[in-house]
Amino acid sequence: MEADQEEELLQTLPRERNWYGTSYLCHFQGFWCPSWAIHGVISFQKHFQARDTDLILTSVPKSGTTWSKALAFAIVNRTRYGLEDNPLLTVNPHELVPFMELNLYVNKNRLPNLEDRSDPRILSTHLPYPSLPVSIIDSGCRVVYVCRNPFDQLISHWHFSLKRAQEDVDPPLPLEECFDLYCKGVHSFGPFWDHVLGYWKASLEKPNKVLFLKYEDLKEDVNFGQLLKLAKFLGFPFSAEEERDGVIEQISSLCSFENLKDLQVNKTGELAGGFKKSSHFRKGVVGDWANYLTPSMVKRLKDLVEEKLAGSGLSFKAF
Ligand code: PAP
Repeated sequence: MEADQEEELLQTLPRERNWYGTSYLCHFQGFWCPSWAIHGVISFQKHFQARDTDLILTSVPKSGTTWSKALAFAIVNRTRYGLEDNPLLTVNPHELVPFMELNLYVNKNRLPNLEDRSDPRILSTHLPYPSLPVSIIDSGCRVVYVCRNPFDQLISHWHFSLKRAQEDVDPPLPLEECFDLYCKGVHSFGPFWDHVLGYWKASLEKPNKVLFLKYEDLKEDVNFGQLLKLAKFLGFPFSAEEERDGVIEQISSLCSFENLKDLQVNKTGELAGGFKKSSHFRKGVVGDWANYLTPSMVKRLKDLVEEKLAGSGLSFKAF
């Protein structure tokens, strides 16, 4: 699609205000896409050619993306780097595992060169399952989805918007307004329920293709529950010797919220798009929503999510 056709398309799409900044959200292929990302989305869908060896990390924003990037990178590269020289100590996880539609495909004049990347390429996207490029679905590449209970995801997203709004010197949207938009499904890459259900169903239909993880499970048992499963799925299972030598624990410590948050590289500077690296590390806990949502908000969202997920077999422990 040419630039002027994209501009025309943007003008015709239904729009809603974004939670921060001067950009807006446009309703594209059934989800709410930040207007500034639409070019990257279209270009990624059109041009990306998946390899069978690719590992694609997916999520709705604020669900544990940064964490899953760090974990996947550390697992896949554990024989290349030691604990002392691991790139995660000096490079932000979003730079080690870039977003395709938000980072790699944003340049209107140039496509990214992904051919020179060695296998396995670890790449990421926030796109819903039905909007993934065909080659991701059709090839043998593997997809890891991480999701989070909607209460914490909403609150994390709201805090992120507050920070962003302060930087943009825009008046931030009050929580009540964001909450209302959230219940209408209006937030980056929302509605939440469509996003999680798309990947949930794919993971049930194709368990060797799509691995479905939950932030809360990672918090509860990152080592022998989730890391074992993730490493096996990625094609890099831990050997008995590694298990015995504590490699799993070393990886989870390296990627822990506390460790990553305190690294100099994650405290200062910005990522592409002007997002502060530090804004990706706030509290990193389960249940912080209880400090913000009123009982009536909790009831409204709980009822809504239960209705949307009914019959799917998917549920969240946090409520
Ligand atoms: P993104 O979609 O913009 O990349 P994402 O990483 O999915 O954001 O979500 C950020 C949340 O994950 C933040 O949650 P909070 O606001 O509730 O605190 C952030 O603190 C949390 N987070 C980041 N890194 C980790 C980690 N290593 N372990 C646990 N939680 C983390």
